[in-house]
Amino acid sequence: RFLSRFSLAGLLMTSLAASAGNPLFKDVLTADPAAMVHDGTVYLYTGHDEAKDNTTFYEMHKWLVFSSTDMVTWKEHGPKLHVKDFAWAKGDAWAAHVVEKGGKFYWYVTVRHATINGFSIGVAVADSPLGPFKDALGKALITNDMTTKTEIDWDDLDPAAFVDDDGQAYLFWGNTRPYYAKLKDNMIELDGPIIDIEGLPNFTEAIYVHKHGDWYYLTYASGFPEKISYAMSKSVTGPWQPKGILNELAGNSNTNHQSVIEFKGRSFFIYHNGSHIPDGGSFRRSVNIDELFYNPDGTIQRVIMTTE
Ligand code: FUB
Repeated sequence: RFLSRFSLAGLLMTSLAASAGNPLFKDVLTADPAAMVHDGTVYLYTGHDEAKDNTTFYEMHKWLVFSSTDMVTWKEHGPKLHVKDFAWAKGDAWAAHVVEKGGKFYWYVTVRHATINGFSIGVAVADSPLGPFKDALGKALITNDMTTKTEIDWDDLDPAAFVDDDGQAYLFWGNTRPYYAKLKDNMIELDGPIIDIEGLPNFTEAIYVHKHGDWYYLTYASGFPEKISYAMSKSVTGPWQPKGILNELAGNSNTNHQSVIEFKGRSFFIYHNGSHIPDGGSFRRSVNIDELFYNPDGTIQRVIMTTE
């Protein structure tokens, strides 16, 4: 099926160009990629694993930024946001996502709240994709006590924002329970209720929404260890039709976390795995990029990891 739509030569050329050197960065550990295309440049925002080995747990204090104009050569901009930039947070710079609206850049982050049990979502804002970013609210945007339908204190993490064609923005997030809410035009306040998303089989975390043609796609980490699954809808608010697995287990990492972008006429799947040499794993992860291919009916072909 894969080869029938693309010549072997073309396939090899595109795969090699897209994946030169997976994992992307050899000198720094990166996780939870969130990519944004702005003014002909891809900005890649990632978490930063600092655990010494793969036996304990995540150690994450800051988020990093990289940029590229060709998806092959990447410029490292270093850390552009730290947990300590959110005075109300006490640790855990987990998954985050950046979007642009009205010439401003909004960086939604997962952090551990200092005084409210569990994870919270905060938002920082800047006038440029490289910052400087500042806490936009001085408090959390989402806290565990706003989503009391689950007893777990892990359900308010992994934010992903999506700005629809009509300018309406949405925030998606969740662990075990997926949620979304409309954002006000200022991007830093909710505009209406928090809604449970139904019909996503084996939902774990890492929710992400993008649009291609007239289809909306909701990708997410399913099961544990995690595989990336996806669902499609004609509306950003669903209902979502589950379409199965998009990306298999991420090598020797228990988690996977994805971002999907279109750049210069091609689509890319950006994700993490434990492929760092010599000591990658669940708590020492690395970002990879592979090309994404849509079928004529809008479904997506399973991503072939170049490290498989
Ligand atoms: O990086 C810490 C957590 O692991 C993220 O928030 C999840 O998406 C998973 O990748």
